[in-house]
Amino acid sequence: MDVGTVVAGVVAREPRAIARAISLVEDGDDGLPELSAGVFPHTGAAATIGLTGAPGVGKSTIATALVRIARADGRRVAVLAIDPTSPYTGGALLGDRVRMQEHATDPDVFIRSMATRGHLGGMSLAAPEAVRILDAAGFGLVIVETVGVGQAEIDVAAATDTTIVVLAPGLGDAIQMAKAGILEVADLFVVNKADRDGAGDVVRELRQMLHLGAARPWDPPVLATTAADGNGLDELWHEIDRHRAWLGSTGTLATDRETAVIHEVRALAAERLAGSVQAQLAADDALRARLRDRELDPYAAAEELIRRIGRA
Ligand SMILES: Nc1nc2c(ncn2[C@@H]2O[C@H](COP(=O)(O)OP(=O)(O)OP(=O)(O)O)[C@@H](O)[C@H]2O)c(=O)[nH]1
Ligand SMILES: [Mg+2]
Repeated sequence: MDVGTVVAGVVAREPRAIARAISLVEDGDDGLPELSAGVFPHTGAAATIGLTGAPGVGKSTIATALVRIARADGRRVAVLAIDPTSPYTGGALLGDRVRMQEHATDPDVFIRSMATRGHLGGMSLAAPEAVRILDAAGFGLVIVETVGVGQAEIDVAAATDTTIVVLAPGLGDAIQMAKAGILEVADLFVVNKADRDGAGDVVRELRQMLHLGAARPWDPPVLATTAADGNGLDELWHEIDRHRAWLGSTGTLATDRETAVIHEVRALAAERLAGSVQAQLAADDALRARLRDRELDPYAAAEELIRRIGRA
């Protein structure tokens, strides 16, 4: 399948083409610029949700429940499960696929795991492109699940409009999250496994921490859910809707998306430049010899490389 065919297939909502397009992103394929150019005009309509949190808190169970609610509402949904820290998709994500099997035969649901095999920019650059592919493929709702609460998850959070941070009693505490800077990027907090002891304490601890922080235009709600039996999921859906409405009515959706795409362009350009500098340095034995013999200083060498790249 050439890239032009993939683009046409994505826009025509063909599952095979969509899967192929995401693989191209995963692999950092040479056809990515063409793919991006083809799908970009078809993007912008999807509502995108990020689900992040420590392993085992119930993200996939929540995602599955949200898919169910969205389908009952007649919406097409895609779920992208990402492990930003691992180059390979692991057993946990395989488990997700099994758990999400109730949606496996629904043509209006697309479920896919994704790893960063070859994309040079890592998941922070692969994720937004994958989300745009799903957007272009007509999924009105795109849910991105990431495992963990580190910088990689914060970067991936920029690819979605509404970021939901999931906690559970005994799994990844709120203080650790505050340190990781996740409190700042969360639009909604979910304390899942509310059927377990200690859930109320986690809710209280979170609310306290949020009160300590600076006042923000959007006050992130803290919800308790028992995703395993569906408790609290309708409320979560309602809060997601409320956040989306707020994003739209305040103009925040547009400014957030602009900030994210500018950040992405800067990272893409920096990645390309770094590659060119690396290649120039590797190819220029004479320049390296002049550096070694102290005939050329590092500032002058850097200046020379940038001039050459500018001319290329
Ligand atoms: N007791 C209880 N168990 C739950 C609840 N929600 C999910 N679980 C269980 O917790 C386990 C982990 O759920 P997942 O949805 O796979 O969690 P996850 O956050 O996606 O996990 P990873 O993808 O591995 O990080 C499963 O065995 C679920 O059945 C809940 O509300 N209460
Ligand atoms: Mg999961």
